[in-house]
Amino acid sequence: MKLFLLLSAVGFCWAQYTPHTKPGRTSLVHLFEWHWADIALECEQYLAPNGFGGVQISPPNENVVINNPSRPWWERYQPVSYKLCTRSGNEDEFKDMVTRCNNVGVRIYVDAVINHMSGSGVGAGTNSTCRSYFNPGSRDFPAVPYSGWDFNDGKCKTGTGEIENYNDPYQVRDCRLVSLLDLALEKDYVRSKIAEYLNHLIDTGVAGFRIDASKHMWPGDMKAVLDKLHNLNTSWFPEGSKAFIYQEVIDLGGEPIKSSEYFGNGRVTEFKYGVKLGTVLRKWSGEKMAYLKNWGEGWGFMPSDKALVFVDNHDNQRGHGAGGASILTFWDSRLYKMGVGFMLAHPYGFTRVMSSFHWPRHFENGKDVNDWIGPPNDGGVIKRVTINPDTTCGNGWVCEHRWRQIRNMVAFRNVVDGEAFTNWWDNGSNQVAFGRGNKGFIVFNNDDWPLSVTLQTGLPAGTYCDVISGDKSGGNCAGIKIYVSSDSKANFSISNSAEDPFIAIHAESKL
Ligand code: QV4
Ligand code: CA
Repeated sequence: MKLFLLLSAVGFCWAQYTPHTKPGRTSLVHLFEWHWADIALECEQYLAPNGFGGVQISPPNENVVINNPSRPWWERYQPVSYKLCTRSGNEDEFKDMVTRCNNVGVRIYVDAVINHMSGSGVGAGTNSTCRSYFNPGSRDFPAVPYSGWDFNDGKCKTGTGEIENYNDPYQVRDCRLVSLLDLALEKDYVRSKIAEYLNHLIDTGVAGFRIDASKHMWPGDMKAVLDKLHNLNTSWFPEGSKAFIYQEVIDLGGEPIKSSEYFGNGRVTEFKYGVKLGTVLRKWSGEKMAYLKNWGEGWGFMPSDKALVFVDNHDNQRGHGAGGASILTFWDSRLYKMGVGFMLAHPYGFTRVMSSFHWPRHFENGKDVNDWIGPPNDGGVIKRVTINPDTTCGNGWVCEHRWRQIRNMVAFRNVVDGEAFTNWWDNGSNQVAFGRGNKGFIVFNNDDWPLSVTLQTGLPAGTYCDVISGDKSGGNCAGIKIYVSSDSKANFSISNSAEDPFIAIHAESKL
């Protein structure tokens, strides 16, 4: 019995489903295309003090330099080698970032591109971020090294060598995704090379991986790679800790490949989450917030303890990947803040916040023709993230994670961690509210008329500061004050034309 308890404790604490964030820190932020030096500073100056658990970084390994179009963000999804050498920095800068972030308790999660190498049509040469030679035509990547034997050309059965039909799981795993040279993950040599790369990162101190294009790899092949991984670096993690794994699988239903095939390896991205939440907040397809009462598994999502959730990601905020027009992004900032607020208040899943760069979005025939544009740069060199006097970012960086409403909801989630979903209320339309035990309460008005209602909050009596309309600092509140009476009830008024039509209070916003 004792042994069983010990084993289950080990399984619970250290398995690949656990993000290894510092206790009390419950969210990741994706600092898309940031320089490592800026991430190190952000960990120290902003993420640690504001309770962020970790950072998902862009792929750190050497990639193709694409000049036509000019340095698109997606060149980083075309690996050339596993040298830590990209526009975001070199290996020294990478190590410095991991060390400094870990030292302030902020974890680093690497976007691991291991399904493929470069596009098949890219010309041979040294046009890569570390000047390594590669020849896609002859399948030669000497800096790894990989050669023709290490790709799936023989295994793929389509005429073009490309994935032609997503209803055929063999094509999806063994053929090329948009021409990207598909690695033969059934080979122990390839598995070993990938594991060597990931172990190098683990030894440096990273806490886990987003596994890119997981749908395009057989779960068993992935498991064989994961079984080769070292435990996390004991300078920062308990002995025996396994890397946190979240796999990018887009499963919106209707295809033979299911997210559940990947649960054995780790968590999986729940793409239904952002698609549905966007549809609800936009009030499309007859959806309304009142229906969010059973949000989560009740909506056909995967089990909460397997889900990695987000409102938007680097693909679907610009029309790549899945989700289409319903996805909420910083471009629709008012609805976006509500969406991220709802996600962070709700107990379902492990949450990831998106942090973007601006680009000149331009629609032609419903498609953003500038969806390829890379991060703010000077002649290709990524621009530093500057910080304005009001704590927002400059130089073209959006920094949604620094928006007061989002930053304060990251803190809300930390405060209510482990508390039950309680005291749901709705008006049958788009005015809803819920609590998290006796620790936090949130109210939304997405209707076209004002909200004014007295609700059971579950909170102890007192005056609370709404962290959406302002910050609590010291004993003062720059936002709306909410008075909770001794029976835990409080009156809420939210104009439908408020800048942010939602109110959130929690144990630490009590005055
Ligand atoms: C094009 C054509 C091909 C053609 C080829 C000929 O599309 O049909 O064969 O030219 O040369 C870029 C271009 C793409 C180009 C390809 C190869 O956009 O037009 O092919 O390069 O040169 C990102 C981008 C892709 C980009 C890729 C590699 O989104 O546009 O392709 O990087 O640079 C599916 C998957 C899912 C995937 C999602 C986008 O199931 O796994 O699509 N999401 C992840 C990442 C995503 C990344 C990849 C996977 C690939 O989140 O950012 O794709 O690593 O749903
Ligand atoms: Ca594959």
